[in-house]
Amino acid sequence: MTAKIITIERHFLEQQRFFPQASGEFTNLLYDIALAAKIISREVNKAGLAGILGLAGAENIQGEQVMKLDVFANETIIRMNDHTGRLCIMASEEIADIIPIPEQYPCGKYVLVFDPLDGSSNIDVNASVGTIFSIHRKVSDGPRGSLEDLLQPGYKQVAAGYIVYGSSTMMVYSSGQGVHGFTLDPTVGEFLLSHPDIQIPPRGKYYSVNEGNYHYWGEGVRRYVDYLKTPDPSIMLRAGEAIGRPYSSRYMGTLVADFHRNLLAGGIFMYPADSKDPRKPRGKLRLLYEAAPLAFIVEQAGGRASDGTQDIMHIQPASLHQRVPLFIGSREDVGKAEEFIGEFG
Ligand code: AHM
Ligand code: MG
Repeated sequence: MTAKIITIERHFLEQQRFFPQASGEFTNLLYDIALAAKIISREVNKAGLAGILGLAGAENIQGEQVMKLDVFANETIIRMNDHTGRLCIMASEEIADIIPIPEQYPCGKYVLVFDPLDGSSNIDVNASVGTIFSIHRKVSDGPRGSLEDLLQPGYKQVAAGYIVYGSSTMMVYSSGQGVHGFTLDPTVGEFLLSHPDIQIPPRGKYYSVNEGNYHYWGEGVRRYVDYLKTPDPSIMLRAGEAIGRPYSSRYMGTLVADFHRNLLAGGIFMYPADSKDPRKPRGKLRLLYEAAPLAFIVEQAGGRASDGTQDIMHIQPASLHQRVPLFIGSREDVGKAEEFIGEFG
């Protein structure tokens, strides 16, 4: 028997059948995001040729400055979504203020928040980068969207996902019915279902953190990382595989790529608060378009996301670009990190 080939479009349509009242608006919104991802992927794949062909971030042969890749990704997502009548408002890591839907276009019932090109410094060294998105429902009363629609806690998301532009391009998303991963077949330009129903192992073997910040962390985080590296002679066997300490360290410096590895293989990603930069007492990562969408995904896959003391999904945002410490991944690993932070601060 040959395996079924399921395109992302077919998958979205099949999911839509679970909701007989659905108008298709939501399905189309996801499809618009997938299309933007394909366009961004095409440019990311050409990035190394920038100096030669005059691509993003470089000067082209006419001597004109070509758009940088993160700006390109940002504009692509906005252009793909501002006129469709599906959204009432957007926000992006690249833009300080809210992104209203232009007056000439109809306003819809969804809200889109995104990080267009996460880990963009990795572009220069040909390493993986990503896009993260989060979708909410409009909750404000007015005819157009407002800040109130954007400042919603993570548990109110209706869908979230990310695209990782790695050795291949993958889109992983959840609309509350499990987590599904699609790999882009560049020869036909389609995302094909490659990872249905992703489940994160309850305990992992990897930890991902910028250990260069060790001396700026609180004592709880330092002790937790020391613990992960301390050999434990009582090796546990789970599904025939030995797991236990020491954990292996893996850190790309692209949240999406580090998260993706740990989602599939098990483990914990951390970006704790640190005292390195007094302007960033809450770590580096952003609640609305980095932590919350990945928290939605990880919970759907059976994992957890915490700021060290509470679930990311329950934090009420106070501002668009608010930062939050992040501990995310396998359930038991995140629980252990919280134990150390609870005890030692
Ligand atoms: P960016 O959105 O400006 O790219 O920053 C976010 C990135 C994450 O992808 C990554 O996990 C983190 O910054 C790495 O930071 P650091 O270099 O401090 O380890
Ligand atoms: Mg980012």
